Amino acid sequence: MQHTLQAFKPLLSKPANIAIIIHRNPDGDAIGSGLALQAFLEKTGHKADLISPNEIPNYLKWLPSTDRITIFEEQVAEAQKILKKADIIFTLDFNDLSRLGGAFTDFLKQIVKQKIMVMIDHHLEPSDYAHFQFSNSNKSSTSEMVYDFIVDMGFKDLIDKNMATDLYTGIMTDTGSFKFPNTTPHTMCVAADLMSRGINHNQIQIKIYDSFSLDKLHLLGEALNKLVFLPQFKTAYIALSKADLRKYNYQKGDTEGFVNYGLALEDANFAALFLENDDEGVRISFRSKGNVPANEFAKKYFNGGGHKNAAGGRTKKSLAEAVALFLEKLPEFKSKLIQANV
Ligand SMILES: [Mn+2]
Repeated sequence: MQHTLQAFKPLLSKPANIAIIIHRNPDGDAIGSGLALQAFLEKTGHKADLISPNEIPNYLKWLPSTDRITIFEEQVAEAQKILKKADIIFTLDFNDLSRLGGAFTDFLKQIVKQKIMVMIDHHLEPSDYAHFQFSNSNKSSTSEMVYDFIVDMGFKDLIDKNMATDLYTGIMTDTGSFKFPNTTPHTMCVAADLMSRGINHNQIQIKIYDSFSLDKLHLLGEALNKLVFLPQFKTAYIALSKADLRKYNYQKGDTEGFVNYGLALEDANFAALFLENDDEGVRISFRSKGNVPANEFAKKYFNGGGHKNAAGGRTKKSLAEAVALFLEKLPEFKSKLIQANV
């Protein structure tokens, strides 16, 4: 396994067939970094296709060229053809092939040995499937890493307004608009450079955060009413059932950001959002302040993981059982939960 750009560079010295893959339920960072990398590779003479396991959420469809993304679950034959033909496969914003989900994971595992795999990712504990692993959990986002990748390759001038919009969106969403602890001086320098390329940063903010449907706002109201605070554990949680979601005509992405409201409580150091989902059981998002390891909790009890302050998990249990397990396990983390050292 190689970790240096120097070792990787020669692979892009002649035109290659390249596939770029992002994780299931893609977010702003996955889609933004994917689109920007695709544009960069095309500008440098390669054939590059971007594949997402499932659909692009509505709040991100306005990003330039999302209509060119191949959706594995809807275009299986086309996606498999692209992957079979690819010499090089980039995987962006995830650390394990299981994050593709089901049939996509199985298919990729069959061909992974025949391909040159390149990981660019900022999650902890990367799996070792990649020949070239660019993994750095100190980075705010994969979009920041793709920016660095393009710059380090010597092509900073190729970053145009559309690519800057993609990368800025990824960085902005993964840092919660530059407020999460993963925001570094370098993150701000990258954002500043992207801004200088003519993007409309205020419009990006409005399109992502001030474009709620009335149903989504009403669902948020329901979620906030259901918020439970446990002062003894400095923990807040929200559980939304299938019926709750149906009542407000839930669309994918509608609960994006809801988990952060739990952390908005002055005394909360840990927040969870439980979502009952038809095909996937219960999905849980975790957020934390300071030193509270949200990823440890997600990994230990909910088959998940992520970053220290932002993690996710899932379970096949019922919603009530998932919440019960959460409540049962909080005492084990009590000392960490009440001393976040923010
Ligand atoms: Mn990310």
